[in-house]
Amino acid sequence: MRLSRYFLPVLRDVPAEAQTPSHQLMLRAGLIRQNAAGIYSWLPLGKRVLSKIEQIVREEQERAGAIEILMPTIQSADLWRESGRYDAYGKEMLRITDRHDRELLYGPTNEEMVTDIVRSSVKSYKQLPLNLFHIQWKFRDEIRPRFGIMRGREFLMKDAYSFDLTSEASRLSYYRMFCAYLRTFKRLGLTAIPVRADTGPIGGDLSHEFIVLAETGESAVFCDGRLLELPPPEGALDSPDDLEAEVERHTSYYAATDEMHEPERFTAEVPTDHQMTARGIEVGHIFHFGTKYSEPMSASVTGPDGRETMLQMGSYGIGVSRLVGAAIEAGHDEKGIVWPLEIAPFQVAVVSLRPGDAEVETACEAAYDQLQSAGVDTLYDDTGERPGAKFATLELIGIPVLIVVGPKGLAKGVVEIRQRKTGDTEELGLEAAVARVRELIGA
Ligand code: 5CA
Repeated sequence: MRLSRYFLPVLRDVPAEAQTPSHQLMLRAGLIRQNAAGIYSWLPLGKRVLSKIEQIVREEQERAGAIEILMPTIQSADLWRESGRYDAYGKEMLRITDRHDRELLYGPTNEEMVTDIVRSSVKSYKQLPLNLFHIQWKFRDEIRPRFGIMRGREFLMKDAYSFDLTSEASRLSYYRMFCAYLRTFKRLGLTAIPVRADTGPIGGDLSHEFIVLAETGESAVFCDGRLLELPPPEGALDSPDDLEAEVERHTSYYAATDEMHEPERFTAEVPTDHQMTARGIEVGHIFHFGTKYSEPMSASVTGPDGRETMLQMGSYGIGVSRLVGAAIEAGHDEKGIVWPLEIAPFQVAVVSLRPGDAEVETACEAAYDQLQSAGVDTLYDDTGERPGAKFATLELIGIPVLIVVGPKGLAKGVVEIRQRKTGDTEELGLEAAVARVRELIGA
């Protein structure tokens, strides 16, 4: 992408309404624009990050055996009356009436709708297990939308729903998602810890939240610091024993948010030098609730014994749009955003220090072409801005690696490589620099 033809509306000043680093930086770096309280447009740079996160989430869901569908944002109130949640959900649900006076709602989650889909076409235990997911916008009329997209009213969620014949099989589906979540957050370049959680309006007997540690997080977290060092689960995760062992490994250390914290257990179980008290952002939440929805909605299959058996269910959410903010809370400095490589909007920027200079232009074009053909997301800063302003913008938007091309360097036969995270610089010939950049970003 040539920056001269791109749409990157960066702001020089910190917007007064934004209190947290991620909210400030998302506005300043031109990732989002607020349209109404808790409702945002995603500008080109923000959209790129959102799509990258979405794609990693999708790949890890599919790897764990979940199948993608897409359900609508608008749902019928009747379905929610069947489960009893239409009245129970309260003011957070945005209720809509159509021209025929039919009651609709903008979905805050999809347990009812997916249960309706499954009950109409799954009749036999032979069609199980089944796990369906979608990545779709949700609406919750939060009383206090805040911190930008972190607690929005409209937000993008990945939600998956598992269906099994028995409670034991359903628990394994839950474990498989638990492991998939650890892999997902790791691939996103984030450390997320699983903590036991309250089930709230979704319900059920077993639930974990996944928390990214950050000073500005909404929840207080108490945990054993060794949890942060554990590598994510590996392998196919097909056998029940492997799944149980992985979940056991990641839940054996103490970890709780303030809602579930037991101070006495914490001090008794965790050696003093491993006791960690921090703040965190909930980026995922998984639930195991058995027949809570299948029972009232009559979602059953014929079991191997010929008897009608209610489906055992779980649901599994990831805050896809919230993850953009969480990544920034976990990675920024005084100059701006420091993206994990995997989700950076562009991995590399080629920076021309003298646009219009034939030699500089030729070198920039060559580097840009080679990186693009190698499949590297590259931004080419071909604008006429001063070098200082260029670097300030590229640091603000957090491009991980720059190739800086100027007449002085070219006279010596070199260009400069700059790394955003470490500030490290190297000078190399153009060909060697492109090869080195590809090595740095693993392309
Ligand atoms: N049906 C279940 C799982 S599919 C569910 O809705 N779970 S949830 O309420 O915990 O939401 C899942 C994830 O969505 C949360 O972990 C959080 O990361 C994200 N999320 C929830 N509310 C908001 C919000 N107002 N703004 C941004 N993200 C949100």
